[in-house]
Amino acid sequence: MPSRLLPTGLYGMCDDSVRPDLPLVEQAAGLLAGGVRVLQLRMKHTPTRAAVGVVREVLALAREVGALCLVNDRVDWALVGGADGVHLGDEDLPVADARRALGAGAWIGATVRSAGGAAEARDAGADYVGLGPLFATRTKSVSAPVLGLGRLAEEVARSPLPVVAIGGITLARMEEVGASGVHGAAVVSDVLCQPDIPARARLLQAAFGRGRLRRSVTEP
Ligand code: TZP
Ligand code: MG
Repeated sequence: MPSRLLPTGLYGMCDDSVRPDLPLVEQAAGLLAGGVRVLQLRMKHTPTRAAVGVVREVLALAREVGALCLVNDRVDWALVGGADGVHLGDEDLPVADARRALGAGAWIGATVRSAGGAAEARDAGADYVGLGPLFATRTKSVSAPVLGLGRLAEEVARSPLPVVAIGGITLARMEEVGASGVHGAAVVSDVLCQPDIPARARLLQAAFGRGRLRRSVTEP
């Protein structure tokens, strides 16, 4: 398991459902230009052969700036494309199997619903967890209830792994999210659906940083 920490702040996602009109490699280039240093490729509608090509291309871009490239759901695509790791949900390969397949150096994130889930993910070999939905979102239909900032802060305080919050996070809410103690914040539509993706990514990152700073001066 990597002992290093996942890049903090805005966790970028490239998504073929949210911006089917904008090639995933261009989405990635925009996010990286905006300072994003961890990217997840969420390819629900991309056939395997094309998806592996995207992984390779995005990885080359990420390498130029020292960013990480993770693949959503598909351990096989990550392995063949040489990605830095994967992000796994309940219906994907279990974390322990992914760890065996990808080895100790890979980054593995797991979607969980609580700090208890984060402890299980850690025991199985995950490096960080995705926790959500934080707010209501139209990007993905999720059966789990919305957490809200209060619950998020409680779960983060009890989580043994760094937490990346997800779901309905917008620029207007990013500072509060940064102040909750999360390690990162995954934003999909509020960055990908903007006319200037790099500019929006910078604003999101700055807002997260303000929240973190506020927390560091107000927390004992
Ligand atoms: N998992 C929980 S919510 C979500 C995922 C992948 C989508 C979040 O998208 P948005 O547009 O930032 O609300
Ligand atoms: Mg999944």
